Amino acid sequence: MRSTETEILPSACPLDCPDTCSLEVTVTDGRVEKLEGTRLNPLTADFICSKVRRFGRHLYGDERLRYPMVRRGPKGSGEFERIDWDSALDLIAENLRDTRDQHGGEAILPLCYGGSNGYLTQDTTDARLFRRLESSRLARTVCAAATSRAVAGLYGKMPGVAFEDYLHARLIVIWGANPSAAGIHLVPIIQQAQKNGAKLVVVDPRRTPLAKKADLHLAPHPGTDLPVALSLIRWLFESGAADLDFLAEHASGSDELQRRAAPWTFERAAETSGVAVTDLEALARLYSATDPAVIRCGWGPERNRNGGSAIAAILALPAVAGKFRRHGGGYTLSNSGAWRLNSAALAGVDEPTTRLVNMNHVGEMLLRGEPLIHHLFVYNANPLATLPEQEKVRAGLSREDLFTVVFDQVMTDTARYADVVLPATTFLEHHEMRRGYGTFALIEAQPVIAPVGESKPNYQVFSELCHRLELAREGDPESPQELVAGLLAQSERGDELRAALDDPGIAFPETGQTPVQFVDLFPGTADGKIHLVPEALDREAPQGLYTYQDDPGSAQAPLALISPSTSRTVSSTFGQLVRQQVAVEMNPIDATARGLSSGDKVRVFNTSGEVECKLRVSQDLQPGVAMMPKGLWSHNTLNGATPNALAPDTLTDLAGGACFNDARVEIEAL
Ligand SMILES: Nc1nc2c(c(=O)[nH]1)N[C@H]1C(S)=C(S)[C@@H](COP(=O)(O)OP(=O)(O)OC[C@H]3O[C@@H](n4cnc5c(=O)[nH]c(N)nc54)[C@H](O)[C@@H]3O)O[C@H]1N2
Ligand SMILES: Nc1nc2c(c(=O)[nH]1)N[C@H]1C(S)=C(S)[C@@H](COP(=O)(O)OP(=O)(O)OC[C@H]3O[C@@H](n4cnc5c(=O)[nH]c(N)nc54)[C@H](O)[C@@H]3O)O[C@H]1N2
Ligand code: SF4
Ligand SMILES: [Mo]
Repeated sequence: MRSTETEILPSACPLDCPDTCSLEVTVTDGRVEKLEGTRLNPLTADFICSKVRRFGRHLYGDERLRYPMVRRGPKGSGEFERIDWDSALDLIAENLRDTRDQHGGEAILPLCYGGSNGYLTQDTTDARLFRRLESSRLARTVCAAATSRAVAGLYGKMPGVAFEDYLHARLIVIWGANPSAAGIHLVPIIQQAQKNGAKLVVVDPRRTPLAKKADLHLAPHPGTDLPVALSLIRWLFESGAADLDFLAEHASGSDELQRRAAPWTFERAAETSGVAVTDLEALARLYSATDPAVIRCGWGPERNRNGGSAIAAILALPAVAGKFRRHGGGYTLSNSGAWRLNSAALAGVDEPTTRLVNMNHVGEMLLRGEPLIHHLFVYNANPLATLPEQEKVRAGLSREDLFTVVFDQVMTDTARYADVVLPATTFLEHHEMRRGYGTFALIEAQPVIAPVGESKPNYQVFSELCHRLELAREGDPESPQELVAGLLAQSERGDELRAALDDPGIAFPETGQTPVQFVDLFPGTADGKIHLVPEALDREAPQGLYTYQDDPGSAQAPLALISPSTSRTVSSTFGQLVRQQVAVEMNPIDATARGLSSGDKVRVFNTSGEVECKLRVSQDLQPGVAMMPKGLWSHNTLNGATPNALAPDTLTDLAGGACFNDARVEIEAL
């Protein structure tokens, strides 16, 4: 009998998650047997989520793409025939060339979001190809657009409090975040802090697992965080609790912020948000009186018309209350600003000034864009499952005169509409370098197994296309080693980072693992100050920064439908493995008013679309709020439409971000 060979190899998880776990992969005879966490990244603390523990099902499952294919049936049917890589790439290169020659480069749209991609598999050789083709550009706005703009405007992307430092906090405010699903390593830290005596406050329209353990839970109606935060700011100023010395030294615009917050009494904020006056006041007093106090701001508050202003107001709180300058004091949103490495700088050509397509408008642009898109190249994204106005996206993808390439690891809902499907490697089969956006860690990981089937890494496929189209140039970095070297060369600490990535295998920014805001970290704004009412943002917001826009609900569509993360998928990634039907959830009062009960088949609808599914009645939601998770696939509902069919393609007040949680719907028995 042949002897088996087992190896244990290091890796790191690049998925769209703040934690960037360090991993140990058990490989037997070239096959992945087991994935576990290690302590290399101290945040991982030996445990990882169940999604990645069971990554083998994604790697080797039936839906895994193993070779290139061309369409043989109608679009959407998922009928394909295997072809070889050379033929597939020839076909794609020919269509790219023809599209550019006949319709201009802007008729080509690369569609990627790349939240689950590290430095090597997005914005490297792909950026090179599409820039040199002078294709349309994509504004990646489905996530973090409004938050990024707000943090950049107020704090010049200053990173925040390390999760490890939450242990020092005496008050933890979880504002529109759900670490129990979306970044699990913060949860035991919060639990330990609570044991040490810290208070926990959750601001979320839903009773999340942490809300159930909190000392105080504020449940604002979706989209009303702005009035809530402004009422706290108002109280801090009015009651003399604002840290005027800190503001004078480190901030500009505090008088103007005070003026804009002035109309938001607790009474008025309560009326708008549905939060009780007593709860608003309790939070204001607790926040003002407790040190250190930290706000973990998530992405829930950004996904609506007021998103940018809401995030700005939430992040202004620690400045007004003077909460910085101590371990466990300040805010955390995304810590990605800690690393300033730029993959796209390796493209070898500046970004052209071609048309910029807002990702939220892809459906509309596929149907009516001028110039019309004739070549759509989808990679690192599953737009049919994740973009708003799903029915428009579906209609766009169904266009017979559109040539669509989908390059993915599995047969996604989007891939069923492709003309050519290309199989991609996963992070266990290619080289990757990833920085966390919660943890400050940077980790590089080599492949631990050979590619499954004929799958290939992005950096290789886009290089091959560059060569086929005669767009490659002498000296272009192409191999992962060249790309990593090019990236590290952008840092003054390049050699030091290289050495740390080799041994022990992880690197941290110069400010270390647990930097303190206003001790180690300072605003990256031009004058190094906090700008509480940044001019550029004030100009950009349709009615000026901090102006509340009313609820978009109507008599026909009165219920706010939110679509938060679940622990079973990362956005839509792993959705092929979740075969169950998924229910829409609503409060008993709303259900009773409609004569509905748990288990009923219902129609969730508005003018954009309709989802048919089961109902679950839940006390965890406030009256007026319904919930269905993000990242669903067509097999998760009765009619194949998901909450994205109900999400509008309207934009946040800042940065053209997604307003998924502005979906307003009615629900009735089917
Ligand atoms: N398991 C898992 N992990 C993930 C992801 C995943 O899909 N699954 N996604 C990853 C990605 S792409 C991201 S961006 C992050 C997101 O990380 P988080 O922001 O922590 O997670 P979300 O589920 O998007 O939303 C957080 C909470 O916001 C609440 N919420 C909705 N609307 C509002 C509102 O108007 N105001 C307030 N205050 N709260 C509101 C929701 O009920 C939810 O509990 O997580 C990442 N991690
Ligand atoms: N209703 C609703 N929808 C939402 C949201 C919401 O709140 N509500 N939130 C949004 C958020 S936060 C986000 S971040 C977006 C994310 O939306 P998407 O960017 O579409 O993210 P995923 O669904 O994770 O899809 C990523 C795809 O890339 C593939 N992939 C991963 N790595 C590679 C690689 O190396 N090469 C190639 N070629 N493919 C790869 C994966 O298999 C997967 O199919 O969704 C948004 N959609
Ligand atoms: S998804 Fe997050 S928690 Fe799960 S292994 Fe990856 S980094 Fe860790
Ligand atoms: Mo996201």
